[in-house]
Amino acid sequence: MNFTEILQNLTKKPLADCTDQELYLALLELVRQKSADRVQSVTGRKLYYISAEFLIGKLLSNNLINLGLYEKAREALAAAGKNLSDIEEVEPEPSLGNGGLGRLAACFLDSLATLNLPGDGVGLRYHFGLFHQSFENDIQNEKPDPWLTAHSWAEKTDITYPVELAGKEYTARLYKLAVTGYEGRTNTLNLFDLDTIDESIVHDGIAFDKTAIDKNLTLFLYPDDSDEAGRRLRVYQQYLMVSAGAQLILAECAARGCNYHDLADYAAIQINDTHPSMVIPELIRLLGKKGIAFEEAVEIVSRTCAYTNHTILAEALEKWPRAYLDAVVPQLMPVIEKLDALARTRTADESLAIIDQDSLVHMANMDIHFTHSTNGVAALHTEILKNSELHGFYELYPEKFNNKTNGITFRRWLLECDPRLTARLEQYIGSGFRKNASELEKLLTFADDETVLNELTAVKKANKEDLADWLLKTQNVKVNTNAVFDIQSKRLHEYKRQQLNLLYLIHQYHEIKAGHQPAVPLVSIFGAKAAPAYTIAKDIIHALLTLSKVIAADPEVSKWLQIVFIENYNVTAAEKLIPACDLSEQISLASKEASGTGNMKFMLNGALTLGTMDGANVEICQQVGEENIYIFGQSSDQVIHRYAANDYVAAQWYENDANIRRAIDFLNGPEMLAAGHSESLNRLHHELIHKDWFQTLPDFNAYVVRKGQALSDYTCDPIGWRRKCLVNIAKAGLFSSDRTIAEYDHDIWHLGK
Ligand code: C3B
Repeated sequence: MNFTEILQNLTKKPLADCTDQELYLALLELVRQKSADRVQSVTGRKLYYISAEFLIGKLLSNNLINLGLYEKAREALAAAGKNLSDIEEVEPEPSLGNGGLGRLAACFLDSLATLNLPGDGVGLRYHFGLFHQSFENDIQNEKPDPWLTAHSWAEKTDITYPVELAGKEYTARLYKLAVTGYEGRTNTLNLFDLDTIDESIVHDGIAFDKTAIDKNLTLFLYPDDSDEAGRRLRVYQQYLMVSAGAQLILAECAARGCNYHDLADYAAIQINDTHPSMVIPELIRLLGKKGIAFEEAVEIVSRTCAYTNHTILAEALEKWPRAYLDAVVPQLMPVIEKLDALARTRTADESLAIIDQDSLVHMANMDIHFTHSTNGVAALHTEILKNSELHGFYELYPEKFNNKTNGITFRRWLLECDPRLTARLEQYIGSGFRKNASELEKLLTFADDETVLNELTAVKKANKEDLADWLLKTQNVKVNTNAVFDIQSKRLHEYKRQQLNLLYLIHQYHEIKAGHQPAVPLVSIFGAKAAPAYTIAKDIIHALLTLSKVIAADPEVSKWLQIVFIENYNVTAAEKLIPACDLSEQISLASKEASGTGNMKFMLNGALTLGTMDGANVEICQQVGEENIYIFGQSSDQVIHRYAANDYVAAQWYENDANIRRAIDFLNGPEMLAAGHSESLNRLHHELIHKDWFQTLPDFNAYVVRKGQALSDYTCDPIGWRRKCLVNIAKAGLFSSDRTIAEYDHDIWHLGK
């Protein structure tokens, strides 16, 4: 059978007569059949990557690529007058993650399957995932983002586990989603849900009754936690995930011959940040039920589990009030108490305790004591963990600490999102880089080849045109593709410092008004969701949207400057933005961004980084050399010292620097107040002068200068610019998640052995 016949067998009518929806369903079924053929049996250790988030994005194209069917499908459809990219539009995006941590988990699953390693995900089947963002009146508005249609990738199974929450028994049902590897095996993403969830209880945006657990438990990823009911709900969610997950792991291992004493020979469990930390006491509890004494259970679990830390931000290192755990998971508290007592026999340092004097249960502390490995996600981050944030633990357990610099899957972030660049790369260096990312280095031989450099410029230009078309179609904004496309897309958080970019744009506005024409027009593109209860983050969005209007209404400035804020930034939008980017904004306060992975995606697609020496930017800089990246700002050491000395006073910077003052005062000056909301603008103005916790102001002037340098290089030395881009692509191989996963396997997991 040729491919058209195979598809037609599924659609039961000529392809030309099918709707895009019918073709989508046929392709979904085809992927299901083909991926089932690649399921392999497991011997030895199997990985369970347990995570509150799996930001998998749309799956159709990715699966077709990984199964080697993409070109065939595209051609067969084209022959019937159909367009694969139209069919892609039919698929709803599962937003089962919030940002980097969730997308990393998705990249890891892809690499595990590609490297033929036995490794499954364990998580929750949220009904709405992260909220859908829209802008109304220049304010972020949140709505549910449904993705579960009658035909979803996640298949319902008959497998259920009982989970006890607040003394009541619930039934967790397992859904399985096939994870295809590129020319590799098929693994599984296991997602748990309750049958009793009631989507109709959601009202007024994303509000719902937070106490009706049987109806709300898996409605949303990260329900609003600004009140106690919301925070408790997170504990409920986390326990549902780990208890059902632990039961699944024990059942699968037992089916392969495990007698529980030898669990570590059958399973490796990676705890992705602190959300799944309760898997430790839960496994100990369940092993106890199998007749294994506490001491031995602790041993087994410690050998089986490993922990990844993704942040040093205190707010993200979860500490649950004991009273919540007493109420929601009373069956775990005796185990957690014993773990606390055991930990106290190992150290007298109170700050390393599990249950502290205020009765807070420190999840990360439990992870580090009772797993065999703690890793950071970039070299700098791991050093900061060892030397400051987790120094006490590092002294106690130096052998547990290791670094695993993050990575991204090139299948989605190059082959799928940038087919033009992929085709050119194949023409220059062959297709080996598809499986062996380090082969990208071969591109360096073309660094002085002007034909190649011009062809790369043409690829970028065409990608910018595509993005411009998409912006026109989806947001009705027109952009100048001769401008520099400068992009900051990531979650909205003060430490990521979208407000620094905002102050730069205001500064440029003034410069242009003063007759200082810039080197080149700039289109400044943002994509970012703010947590619904994070007021200042929402104020920053509002200020950017307002400034965008002020600029657009001013013909003198709008010739040179445009701000575009993407609505509902998600994986699908990222796939459009990244290939079209010239300048990638990675401007977090040094020490605060554990790694970043967007920085890697932009680099791989031939954008240059404007960044601080933070997270993986440090390793990007080492890879490409200082001449191929635009670095500015305080070092992490300076920042850490400044926090320790507690002597940063934003108001001094504001008073002593006329440029800073001019930019900040514009926020609630007459132009902005006429176009925006005074309460929000005044609040942001006040915050920057009186708090500025993430030290925007000390980096302001360096940022303005460095960005100016980048923009002038872009215009004055186009060939030099493109050479830098080429070096960035060539040096991106280190950041393949295949490399990251191979390191985890070699150092921590030892899968299949
Ligand atoms: C993120 C960090 O903020 C990023 O620096 C990092 O690249 C990724 O994790 C992946 O390691 N992160 C996140 O998205 N959510 C958290 N709760 C903590 C960290």
